[in-house]
Amino acid sequence: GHAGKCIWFTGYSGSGKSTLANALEVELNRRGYHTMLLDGDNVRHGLCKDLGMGEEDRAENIRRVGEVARLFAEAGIIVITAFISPFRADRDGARALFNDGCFIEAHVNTPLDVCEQRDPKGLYQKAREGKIQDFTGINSPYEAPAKAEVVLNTTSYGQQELVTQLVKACF
Ligand code: GGZ
Repeated sequence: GHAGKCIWFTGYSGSGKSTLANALEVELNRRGYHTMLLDGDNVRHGLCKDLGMGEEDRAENIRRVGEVARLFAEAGIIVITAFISPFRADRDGARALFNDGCFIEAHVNTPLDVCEQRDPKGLYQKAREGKIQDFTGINSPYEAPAKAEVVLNTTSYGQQELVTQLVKACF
């Protein structure tokens, strides 16, 4: 079968990571590929439920996700991950687990002010009110990738166009 790969989404909360990751998974499944989607919903409630949002816990969250992604990829599955993954060293640590060309970093580069205006879960407002500590972009840093394989501009392109860009970057 096909060699597994990891498509690693990174970007702010509310940037569109999960939406694009889901749309990419649907398209890859349509093309006959087996996929596994890892995101906060299925990881932070189970495998990583002991972890918070401080810098060390985020590093451990991303380390575990990277290791799980590697295991699935070794089984020939295309793994799609959708985590803020704000720290470059943590993303590079995940990248180092994969062969050259098998780790595709996909930066959803929606500007912070756009994410904050969308605020689909009201989290930015809570962070501004001081009700959430260490919120990425407000009082915790986001280190943008310098050399992502694909940069997704959600303010200029629609979902279908972005999925096309992703599929091109994957193969
Ligand atoms: C950022 C937070 C925080 C803080 C809770 N900072 O948009 P969401 O809601 O659904 O996704 C965000 C998710 C971030 O978890 P990750 O596992 O992706 O983070 S990391 O990669 O940095 O480990 C957000 C919600 O959890 N959330 N508190 N303080 N986002």
